[in-house]
Amino acid sequence: HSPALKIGQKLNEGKTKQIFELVDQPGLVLVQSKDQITAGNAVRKDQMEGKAAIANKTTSCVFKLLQESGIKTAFVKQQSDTAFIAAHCEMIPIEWVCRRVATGSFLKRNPGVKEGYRFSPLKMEMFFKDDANNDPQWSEEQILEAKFSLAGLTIGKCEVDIMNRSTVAIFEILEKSWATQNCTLVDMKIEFGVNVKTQEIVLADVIDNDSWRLWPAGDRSQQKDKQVYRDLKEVTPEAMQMVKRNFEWVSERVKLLLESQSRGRVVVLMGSTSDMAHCEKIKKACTSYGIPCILRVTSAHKGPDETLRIKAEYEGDGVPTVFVAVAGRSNGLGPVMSGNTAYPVINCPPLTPDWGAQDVWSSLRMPSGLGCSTILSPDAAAQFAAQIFGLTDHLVWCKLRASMLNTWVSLKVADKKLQACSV
Ligand SMILES: Nc1ncnc2c1ncn2[C@@H]1O[C@H](COP(=O)(O)OP(=O)(O)OP(=O)(O)O)[C@@H](O)[C@H]1O
Ligand SMILES: *[C@@H]1O[C@H](CO)[C@@H](O)[C@H](O)[C@H]1NC(C)=O
Ligand SMILES: *[C@@H]1O[C@H](CO)[C@@H](O)[C@H](O)[C@H]1NC(C)=O
Ligand SMILES: CC(=O)N[C@H]1CO[C@H](CO)[C@@H](O)[C@@H]1O
Ligand SMILES: [Mg+2]
Repeated sequence: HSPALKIGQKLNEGKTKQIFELVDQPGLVLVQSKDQITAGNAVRKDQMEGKAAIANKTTSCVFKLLQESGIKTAFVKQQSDTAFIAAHCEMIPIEWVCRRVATGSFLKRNPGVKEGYRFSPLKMEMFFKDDANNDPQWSEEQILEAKFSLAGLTIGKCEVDIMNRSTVAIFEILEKSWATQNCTLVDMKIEFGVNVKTQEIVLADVIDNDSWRLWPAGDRSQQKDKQVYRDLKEVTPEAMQMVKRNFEWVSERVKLLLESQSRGRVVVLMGSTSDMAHCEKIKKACTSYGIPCILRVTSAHKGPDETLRIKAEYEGDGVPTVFVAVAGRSNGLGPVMSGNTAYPVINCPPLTPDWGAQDVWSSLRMPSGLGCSTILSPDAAAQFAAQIFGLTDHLVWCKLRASMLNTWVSLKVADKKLQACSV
């Protein structure tokens, strides 16, 4: 640990982790991994040297990916090879399991379903964390009737719905990211906690090898997850080395999930600098998606030669580009661009109250052969550009996906508050 960190008392200890209070940082805890691997509820308890460090790397990369996407998690920062700082949570004792492909225990509980059956939408299952009873599967009603109260928050329908939706979003983000490495995310299990400071439900605990099944190229025989360990007939040093190599394979790959697979940019063309404020909004929104945005001034009416020259500049360097045309009154700019480039063009005219209803037609009614779109809000124009890049750039797609989740949760929480007030 870094010397500055004052470790307080141990709050909790499990099979794989210890949780310590941080004296100078109320509301935060230190999560320390232990150097052992467990399966079948600690029936096997072989120390695996270096496992903690590998798990650290995996957890911190996965949480970084989720956090940069906009998912609320307990993770704060990496502290050392084997420890990270997290928000102090009271953990909700439910394991949320999300499946894309049927395998493992699902097949046993659902005889007749063949391995490889694909769930669309994703299959959700909940298990009550109760070692003594082997973590029984629970229904939604059982969770509601348990009336868990954690950090002052009672787990009711609203909270269950939030965890359900969040699990799907988190799965889809990890699935999309692993797909860039030709890896199928088969299933995943996660846990949520209630942040003791904010009373928010956040993804907590860890996501590591023990949390998912990964099949490279969708091929079970190449599985790189903890199943390899569970399947070992005999725990020999060679076998443990293989498990460790597999774990290392994942922890090396997991870093690549944070890297963008494609580059792209938005070029905003404005007819005049009087539209600057409108264009700055587009740029700001693009930046929030991690998409570079360049602003240029050009008028298709007054300087068509320059408009086409600027277009050629951005067509010439091979960087995938979405053009956004911002022109008031009669929008010649977007249609001229659209008729002369194969890149997508979005019209985002800064409409004014006086003539806006008439002006908008210059962005809507096109000659044949033009496929430009028109979006009036600058934020929404940037969002649409992000959706175009999201087709090939998983990091952009993940931000869009998390934003959808967060909007859904905000509405849910706002409604819950309103209902509480009116009672
Ligand atoms: N951010 C956090 N704040 C508080 N407690 C946490 C946090 N993250 C994890 N914990 C808890 O720390 C405890 C130790 O973790 P560990 O994973 O070792 O437990 P375990 O023996 O595997 O038991 P479990 O079956 O609950 O996972 C668990 O109860 C876990 O829920
Ligand atoms: C989770 O959401 C899905 C899809 O909306 C729904 O079918 C399922 O019943 C939900 N489960 C719980 C426990 O809320
Ligand atoms: C994934 O598979 C495709 C097609 O088989 C291949 O071209 C590509 O290089 C692979 N990518 C990675 C990261 O392995
Ligand atoms: C040993 C080890 O891999 N430690 C890593 C833990 O995770 C952080 C963040 O990714 C790395 O910086 C450490 O090197
Ligand atoms: Mg655990």
